[in-house]
Amino acid sequence: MRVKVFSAPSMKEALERIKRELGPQAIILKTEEFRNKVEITAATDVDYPPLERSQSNAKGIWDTLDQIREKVDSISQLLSTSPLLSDSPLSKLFLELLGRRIGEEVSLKVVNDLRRDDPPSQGGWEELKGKALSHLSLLLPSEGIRESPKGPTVVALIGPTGVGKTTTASKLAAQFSLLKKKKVALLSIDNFRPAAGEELEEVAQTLDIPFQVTKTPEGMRKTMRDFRDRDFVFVDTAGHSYRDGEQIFELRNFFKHYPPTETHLVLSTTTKPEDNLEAWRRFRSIPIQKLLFTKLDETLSPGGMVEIIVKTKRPVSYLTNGQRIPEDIWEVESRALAEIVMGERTL
Ligand SMILES: Nc1nc2c(ncn2[C@@H]2O[C@H](COP(=O)(O)OP(=O)(O)O)[C@@H](O)[C@H]2O)c(=O)[nH]1
Ligand SMILES: [Mg+2]
Repeated sequence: MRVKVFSAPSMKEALERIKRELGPQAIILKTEEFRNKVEITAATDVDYPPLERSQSNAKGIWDTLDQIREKVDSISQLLSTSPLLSDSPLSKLFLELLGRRIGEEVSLKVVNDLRRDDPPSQGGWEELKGKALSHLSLLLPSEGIRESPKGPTVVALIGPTGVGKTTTASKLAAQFSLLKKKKVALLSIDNFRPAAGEELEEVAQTLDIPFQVTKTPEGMRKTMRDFRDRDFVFVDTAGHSYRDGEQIFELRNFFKHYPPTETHLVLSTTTKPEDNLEAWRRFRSIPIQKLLFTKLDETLSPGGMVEIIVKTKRPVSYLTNGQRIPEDIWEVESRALAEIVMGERTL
């Protein structure tokens, strides 16, 4: 297996060079787009001459090479039946999925599942894209807020600083009280800032709904007693990014005393997928039921949501696409999610 990185000003030129140098059997392992160039890592089944381990003491390099070989081998196994650089619609689809930032693993899975389709696709590009959409929608579960039959439904929003938790809590409170005519309360858990909850206080006043700030787990119990006649309580949480660890520990303490009905991890689509995955890892010591993605109006690549949805196996509750309260929040079905990540529709 021979692996090489190709750099060129455009995707087309890079692909042509790969075809020329590695032949049409080459497969693409990774694509990266920069401002003025693209970099494609490609591989072909032509073996390097065996490497002499005794020539070098750099054990780390050998280990790394072994890992790369293993990865390449497993990917090449997956792709063994048809070369991705052929002009087939499947290879075009693979590039399209990668270009939409859907991530290598999921893109490969979709393409390979479609390749194994029985009977195989005879149609052209449009048919294949339609199938990819159906396939993607199976990978992207969605579920809005479910009202619990007894007591208030308590919905907590957790996540990194600045992603839009407070704004989203306001939107939800407004939607549920004004449009759904539910009895709503707002609660802010914030034990860091002395003047916590000012934004929500204003929203609560405008909506004429109760609002409280809780700074201790014991306080939360009392607040929940006060809110027992409500249908929904939306819980905003706060903290400083550099103290995330501490914030998560504190939140766990709060939720141990009073577990929310649903906890949604709020993530911004303007954040890199790997950073969102890291946020998931940090926050997951708190039980998380759903994912909520914000700032779709500020990203050109909503496909970045796919990897984390697939990896966490959590449904998407809402998407938000602006700062307006309460308009810019949407409950979306799986099919619509797939269309959004494929650039076939916007919110
Ligand atoms: N463009 C855009 N901005 C948003 C969206 N949601 C929130 N914001 C903005 O993001 C910033 C941080 O939001 P905030 O709710 O304070 O984040 P928090 O720290 O998670 O509570 C504010 O300026 C919000 O107006 C959205 O969907 N789109
Ligand atoms: Mg906030």
